[in-house]
Amino acid sequence: MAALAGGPLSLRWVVLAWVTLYITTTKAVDRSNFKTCEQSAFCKRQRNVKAENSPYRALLNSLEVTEKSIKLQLINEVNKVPLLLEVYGLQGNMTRIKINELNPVKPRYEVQDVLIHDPPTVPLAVVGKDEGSVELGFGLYKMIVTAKPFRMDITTGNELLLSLNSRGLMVFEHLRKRKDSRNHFTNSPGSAIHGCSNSETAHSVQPVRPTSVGLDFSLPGFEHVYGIPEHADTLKLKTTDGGDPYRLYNLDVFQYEIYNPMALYGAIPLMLAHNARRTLGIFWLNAAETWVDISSNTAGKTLFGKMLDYVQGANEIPQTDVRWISESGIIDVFVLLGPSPFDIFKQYASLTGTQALPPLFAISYHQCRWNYNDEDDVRSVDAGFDEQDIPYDVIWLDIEHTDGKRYFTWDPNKFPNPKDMLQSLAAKKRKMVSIVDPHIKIDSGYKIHNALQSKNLYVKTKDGSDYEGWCWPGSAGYPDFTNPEMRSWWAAMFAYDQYEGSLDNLYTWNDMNEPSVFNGPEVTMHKDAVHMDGWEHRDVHNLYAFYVQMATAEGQIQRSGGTERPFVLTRGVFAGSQRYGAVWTGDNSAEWDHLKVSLPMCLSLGLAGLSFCGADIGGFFKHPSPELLVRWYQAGAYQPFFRAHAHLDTPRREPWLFGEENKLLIRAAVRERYTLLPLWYTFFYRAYKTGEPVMRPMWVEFPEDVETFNLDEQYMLGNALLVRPVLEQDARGVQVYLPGKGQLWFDVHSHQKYTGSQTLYVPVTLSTIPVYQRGGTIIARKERVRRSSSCMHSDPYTLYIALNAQHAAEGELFIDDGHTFNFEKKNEFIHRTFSFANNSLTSRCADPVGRYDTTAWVERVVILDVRRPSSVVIKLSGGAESSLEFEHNPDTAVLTVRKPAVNVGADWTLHVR
Ligand code: NBV
Repeated sequence: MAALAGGPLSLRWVVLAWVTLYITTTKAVDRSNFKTCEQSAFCKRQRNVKAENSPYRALLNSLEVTEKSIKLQLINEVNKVPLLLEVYGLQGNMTRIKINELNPVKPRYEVQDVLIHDPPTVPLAVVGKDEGSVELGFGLYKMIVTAKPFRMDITTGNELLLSLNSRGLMVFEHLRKRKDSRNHFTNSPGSAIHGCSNSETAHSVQPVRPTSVGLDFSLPGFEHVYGIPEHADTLKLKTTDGGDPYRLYNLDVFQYEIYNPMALYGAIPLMLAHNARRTLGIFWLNAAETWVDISSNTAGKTLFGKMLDYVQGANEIPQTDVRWISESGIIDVFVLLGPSPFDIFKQYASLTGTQALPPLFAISYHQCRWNYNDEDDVRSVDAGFDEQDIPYDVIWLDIEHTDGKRYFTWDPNKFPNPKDMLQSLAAKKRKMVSIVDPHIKIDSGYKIHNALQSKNLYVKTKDGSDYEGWCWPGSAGYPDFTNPEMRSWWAAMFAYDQYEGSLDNLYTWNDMNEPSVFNGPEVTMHKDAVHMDGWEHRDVHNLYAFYVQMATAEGQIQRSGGTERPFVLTRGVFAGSQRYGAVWTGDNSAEWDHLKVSLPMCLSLGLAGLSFCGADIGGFFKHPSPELLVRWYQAGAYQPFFRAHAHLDTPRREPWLFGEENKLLIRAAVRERYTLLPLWYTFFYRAYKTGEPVMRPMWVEFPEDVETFNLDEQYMLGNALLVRPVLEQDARGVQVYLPGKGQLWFDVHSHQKYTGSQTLYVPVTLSTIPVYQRGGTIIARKERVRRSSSCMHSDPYTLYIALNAQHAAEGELFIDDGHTFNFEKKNEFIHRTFSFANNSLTSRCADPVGRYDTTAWVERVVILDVRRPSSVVIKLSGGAESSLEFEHNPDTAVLTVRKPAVNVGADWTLHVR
């Protein structure tokens, strides 16, 4: 327990003081808690390396062609340290470039468990060679390795797509034995970075340091880069010249500021570059503290300036340059060659997996606050929803529900009968989520702590004792989640007989898993703490939260004998976290700008594979005005994870506490979400299948339309709905860009038709949520809203058909039991395709492998933008035609066909004559 000083009394005092400070401070982020690049020694060192001739040279004679890769040695001509470059051609238009020391004095950390498998390779051949370069080819691509200085260029046809080390900023600080060492290793001063000091801040001096790595990439033809969540910033990443780079280092940032590149809770090192012709991806597989610099030759140029360049024929091609800098590990980078945005999603998913398909309840509405105080409180909030006729699926319990912040326990006074409480929720088909944080109270009377200690499963200090930090419970140990043995032990703790008082409708929330350590540097774990196999925390830091969620999700699966899908919300994430559940954007504030930034934050996470994202509705800190709360519910109803949450100190916020009118507006928004659950579920199924984001930037759907490249306030839900929530106070109207030349759009509420591309001014009232269905799509809704999603499981569907200019449309629907793995393991699902063409709507099977019995039927078909027919008939495959009742509104050209009364799994055709 070496990380703490002071006896138990002083310790308690400091914890109390810290917690009070943590809870009561009202000012924004204390920047002095967090490092700038200048204060982060390796970032500063690397940033001081200016674009110049790189000291690295490729030794072309060392070229070795193996079955899977091509290997080549690089040498730093200043310090003569040899490196090994390995280049892989990967299936699906990707390449992997790894650079490590040829003979490291001890191995350097390589990220584990993030890639879902060893990525399958394709033949990579040497297609040309001279004394200065070698040309490698795979598929339609070539890679030219230039020897001196070392650089790599990736081309296709005559087009240069991306260059590595073209600005000569590559840095690889090598390990080296210390002269005075007792088997210690270090890097010689200035060895890799010529002329720069190597000194580190005192608290982080380590025998094996410094070991940072860095590499630059040039992207000719690209002006827009996206991704590298999590930052509270715009969707399009900004240039970082003159400011700090974007930082990727999972941190618990108290009252974070928005629109800046500071690190937040999660770190996904995937960047996308997009222009009207193609999309590229750079996946930097490194879990250490990382900084990303972005510069561009068009930065600062106004649109007018760019037009002038164009008119004057200035032939400077726009270019974005990026530079990645990590504190340790190796250079392991995947270049995803697209060329379309959807290819990138597929490529990234083939490496790190896809979004886990959430249980249906998890994409419904969640009611949370810190804290619902006791069983009576839970009962009355639950009853409140019924009284007010507002649907909800899940009520949440924050840290106060535990017995003294001992996770997996219940406060015996406030929650004496958790099973009864869970059962009464279950009777209404509702669920509960309880918080389980990864800091474990050091208390000899606490079985979780005793087991971890005796099994030796805590993270260690560098001296070998259990690492101890301060968090909610006071002194806490931190389980070593990088250890698979630890993870299976943790998973076993979710068994019903271990987690006493739990039932199968209790799910989990992993907070504080960056990990948050109140007395640690930057409120996190000391970098010299030691994990399994001796890896330092600095090597694995950004993976900690990923592993916590992985182990928790596994626990939920195991407790059900492998049948039920888990639901785990996490605050910290890394690449691959999408496989384990949902993420939220942490402790935001009840401010309009925080509502606004929730869109680009979730869009960026979605681009990086994590679709299941949401922000605390209403804002965590501070108290929202009724207007802000209403607008937040309206926006949240159209974001993937839909949960209201609030700080302990804020007044209560249940939807009915803001007056009748506001309650009705909130109810309408929540109900709107429930009617659209079939669509959400289908889009989540696509995310699970292909990795494509559920909530997607406009440019993903309209990749050639430059007008969409910079839109933060509107987005697409799947391919079908354009959402532009009202994000401004006192709004009387909003601007919506409807893209696509000749593309039709239909207001989902009024059914009014618009034609793209145009910027529409939409007058709004407090009840307006501007949402447009794209012409050419078909969506399914359930219009009988009940108290929870499970109650609606077998309810009938209404199909909304928005025709395109060719009077055609397509859509799909995925249905299963909503909670088990049977869709995957036993093919128990229905996947339908609906298509409308030549005045006929056809429902056919999209995936013949699937089979699932349901009584749900199609109760209505609504066709937008059609003339009045003389008859509508339906024909089941192999059956007779029967005519259907219908209604046509001549003003809106909407045709409503009543009671087709066909099972949703059946094949049928409906003719509009
Ligand atoms: O567990 C308390 C809170 C939680 O409500 C919030 O959602 C988390 O992001 N938690 C952070 C700890 C402290 C917040 C000041």
